[in-house]
Amino acid sequence: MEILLTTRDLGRAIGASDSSLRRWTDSGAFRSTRTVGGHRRITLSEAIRFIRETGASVVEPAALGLKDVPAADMPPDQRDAIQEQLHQALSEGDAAKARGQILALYVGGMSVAAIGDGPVSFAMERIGVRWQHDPAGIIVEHRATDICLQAISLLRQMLPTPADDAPLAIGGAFQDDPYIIPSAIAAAVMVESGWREANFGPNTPVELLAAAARERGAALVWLSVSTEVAPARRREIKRLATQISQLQIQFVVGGRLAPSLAIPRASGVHVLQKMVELSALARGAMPGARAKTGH
Ligand code: B12
Repeated sequence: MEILLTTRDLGRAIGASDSSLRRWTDSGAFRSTRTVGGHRRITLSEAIRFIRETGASVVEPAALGLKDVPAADMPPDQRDAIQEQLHQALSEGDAAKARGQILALYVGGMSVAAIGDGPVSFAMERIGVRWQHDPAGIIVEHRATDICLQAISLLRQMLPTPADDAPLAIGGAFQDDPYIIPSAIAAAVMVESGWREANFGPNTPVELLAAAARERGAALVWLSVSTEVAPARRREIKRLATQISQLQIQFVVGGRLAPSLAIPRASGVHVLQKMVELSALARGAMPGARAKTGH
């Protein structure tokens, strides 16, 4: 269920007058529905879209139900500061602050893909070196991972629900790979790009993915590879690439160690480095994917 707001909630959130709201409503600047009693309601995702597109400042985030978001709009030069603050909040295990910063980046206009490639990956990379000189760094790392997942899940709530007939992407990380954040972001990026998704998460048996894609009518399969790949697993992943390609489904491999697989080039097989690349592919691949699923 999407969160529904009144026009007054939106007005309070961005500090807009009743007359501005009436003007926007009359001109169709945002989509709204009506309750049985005739009252106007706006979905949270539609309100966020409107705020992002108009560059409005969120002066009262609580009116949108976003208690954690700092009340400020964000000029681009502030992003660096937020990136640094995010690293600090994750290091300190301050979940509310970190969630708020990630949400502020999104409400400020950054895409989920860019947030994943930028601030999240940057902060986690820095957190990742701590364990080398401080055993307690491992605890910090685990906590930061959980907080990132909380934030990604919040971002998901803010994305419009994909249409029932939108193409489907499925994926996860391969069997020996425990990394949970990359596929959580990949799934959110697919939704942001208008797709439906089924994320199987870390440690997914690769040999099950082709059948899962076929049975569910997926148009794209992603695989995240962030840990060393043993030779037997390498063979499994290459076999999967061939099977998926034969099914004429897009196969996307990404992650820090994806290039080490040396997957042979084939039609519909992509080795990507970044979430923004996945997003670009998902948007570009859309018409083909729709044609394939018959819509
Ligand atoms: C969190 C973490 C862990 C957690 C994972 C928890 C969990 N369930 O997810 C735990 C504690 C389990 C862990 C364990 C280990 N870890 Co660790 N870990 C990390 C850390 C800090 C963050 C990883 C992360 O989630 N990053 C956030 C994501 C968003 O960023 P990303 O992975 O870079 O992904 C980006 C791209 O690669 C790409 N991408 C990723 N997947 C996909 C998929 C697609 C389709 C696309 C298009 C793009 C894409 O997009 C993302 C955004 O740009 C990294 C540090 C780092 N530099 O990454 C170390 C790190 C990866 N770990 C490291 C090590 C050494 C280990 C251990 C060996 C430690 C140990 N001694 O036990 C084990 C090995 C585990 C294993 N089986 O492989 C090293 C690896 C060094 C190396 N030589 O490769 C790192 C780099 C830390 C360091 N600097 O030493 N780790």
